[in-house]
Amino acid sequence: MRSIRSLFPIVAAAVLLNGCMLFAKPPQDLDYSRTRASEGGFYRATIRPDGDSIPQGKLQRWTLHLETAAGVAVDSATIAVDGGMPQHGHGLPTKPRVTRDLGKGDHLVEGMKFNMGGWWVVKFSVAAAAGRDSVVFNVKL
Ligand SMILES: [Cu+2]
Repeated sequence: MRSIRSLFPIVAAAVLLNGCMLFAKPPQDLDYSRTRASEGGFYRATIRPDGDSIPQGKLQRWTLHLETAAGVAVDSATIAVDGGMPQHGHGLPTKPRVTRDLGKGDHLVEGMKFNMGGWWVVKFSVAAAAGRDSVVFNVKL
């Protein structure tokens, strides 16, 4: 018969797996809109994933459309990308970044990837003429 001690690694593994795979449901009032106002109200941003869907476990490109609150396209901006799963305490598995200005407020984001199902957040930190601000998108996979 197995001793309790020999079962410990199995129990520990099960606890770890539960922590990442079977966590509590996300908050009910999350806004999953693909167009959102920035936290400070300076900008309005829209995400357009390639193919209009967000697959699990695949690298993909997004277009981030950025305008001021007044609706003027923002082309010259420094944009950083961050994100993760708030309920799992981990970040994105890749380091996505804006690689190109496409004009008319559109910015190419390469290296997006979500390696598991659940609630993700993606945050764009924007520095441009209108000010520094950030915009957060909720993504459900
Ligand atoms: Cu996770």
